[in-house]
Amino acid sequence: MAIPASWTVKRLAGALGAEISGFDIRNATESDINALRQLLLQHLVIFLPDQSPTPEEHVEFARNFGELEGHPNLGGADGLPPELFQLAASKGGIADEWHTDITFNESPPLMSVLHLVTCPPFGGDTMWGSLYAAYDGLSQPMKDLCEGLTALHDALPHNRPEAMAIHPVVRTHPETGRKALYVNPHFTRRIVELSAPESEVLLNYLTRFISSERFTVRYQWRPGSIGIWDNRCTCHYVLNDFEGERVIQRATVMGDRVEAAAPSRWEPAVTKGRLSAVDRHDQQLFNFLRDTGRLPGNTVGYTDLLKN
Ligand SMILES: O=C(O)CCC(=O)C(=O)O
Ligand SMILES: [Fe+2]
Repeated sequence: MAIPASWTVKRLAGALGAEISGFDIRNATESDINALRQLLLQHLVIFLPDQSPTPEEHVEFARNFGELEGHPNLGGADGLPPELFQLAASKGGIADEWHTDITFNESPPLMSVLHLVTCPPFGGDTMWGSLYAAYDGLSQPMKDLCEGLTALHDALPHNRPEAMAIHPVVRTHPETGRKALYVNPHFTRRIVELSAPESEVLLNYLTRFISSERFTVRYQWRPGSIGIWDNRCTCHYVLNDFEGERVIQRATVMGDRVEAAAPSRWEPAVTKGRLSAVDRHDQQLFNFLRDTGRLPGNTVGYTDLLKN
């Protein structure tokens, strides 16, 4: 599939990111969309400056990539189509912690199409990190360990700690076949197969490691720019360093299925036998495993402990 000759593709960093000019999203043909898909698989996040679509044009363009979904926890805004989700800094909408979108769902979004509607005069850049580069950057023993693990994610940052999912720590991208380190500090709460203190140490390390500078790109927005990212192999972070208003609108494409790079090699680390005081750290994991029918045999329950 050829990239149209009238487009200019400029790489922005070593790990990921490219800016594409010479294209208007209002006139996207099927072959343009295929070219964008190919560029997205190659660069993981792509930027289309100077677009300024109306909300309806934004939705129509994003629909070319698949079925859209509203945000499960956060509302849209008055007068916007339900497919668009809006974050306004004046209403506390600043995503300034590294994350991959909606990983507390069993099927997190496949990709997103963001429109930078109101741009502050300075600051408010967004950074993306390549989760492929993060996986590739681990030592072989750490890769081996991580491939045998799964992690519990929850929507605590959205005040919905009961929304949870377990995903592999290393996933395989369904289209490229590449491995990605699939944890983030915003939503990933616990490594299922490790004890609570072991999980804390490893997750602290991995969730910082994914945002190592060499795995990232930083984009300086102009009003009207569009950013499109592959949510299966990237994380992102907004710099909260601006003054005044900053508004983004985002269309989110559904349809991801999280494929493990390898099967989980160990049982969940929930208590067998006698309970002790430190087991309280396992309650969230225990409850989720119990409610989804995934507790290993002979696991001791917490309800009895809480009654005593
Ligand atoms: O405001 C941004 O640049 C990105 C916000 C964000 O995290 C998102 O839309 O998923
Ligand atoms: Fe996000």
